[in-house]
Amino acid sequence: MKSKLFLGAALAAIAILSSASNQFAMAAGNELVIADFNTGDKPSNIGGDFGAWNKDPDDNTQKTEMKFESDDALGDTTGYSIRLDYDVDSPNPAYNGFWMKLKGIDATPYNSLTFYVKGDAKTGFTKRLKIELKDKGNKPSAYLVGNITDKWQKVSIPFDRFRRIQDWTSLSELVVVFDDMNSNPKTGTIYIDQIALSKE
Ligand SMILES: [Ca+2]
Ligand SMILES: [Ca+2]
Repeated sequence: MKSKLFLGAALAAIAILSSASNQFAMAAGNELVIADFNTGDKPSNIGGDFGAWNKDPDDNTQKTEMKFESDDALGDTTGYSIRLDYDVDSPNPAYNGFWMKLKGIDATPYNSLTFYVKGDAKTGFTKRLKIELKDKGNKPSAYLVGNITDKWQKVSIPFDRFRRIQDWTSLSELVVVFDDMNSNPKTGTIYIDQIALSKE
């Protein structure tokens, strides 16, 4: 009898503890990390593929190449970011960049897209970067990020800046675009890390 009472008390204590940890989980739920790149490999934290894209793979005067870089935006010594070496210096119309599948993720608990970005002082870098989001209709909705420096900084883009997104319950893709209009200089290196949806 005594041991049953003890068991009951223990179960009650566990129930209280687990409800407390649920509340903690809800508090931590203000952010959904899509990609921290910290495994140094694919896929993303939500199991999605990502990589570099090129307008015309046969035009070797223009391209983006992606590598994992052991320079983590949050200072994790074992972490990684991604390094994008871009070249839109071409006699042809030039654009290329980076894509990441979002797997139909429901963004409605959040209100901002956040990530960290910096340029490489040695190779040069564009101060402006076009970010596109797509919902399941796959029409790109673009936002231009400015004031990129050679130091990590957090970028936070409120969802309402992505005017053409119609369905926030199902995002399909995030795209970074280098192009010969916005990218100056036309060759350089940009680092990106810790892509997330946040409630701010
Ligand atoms: Ca990272
Ligand atoms: Ca070139």
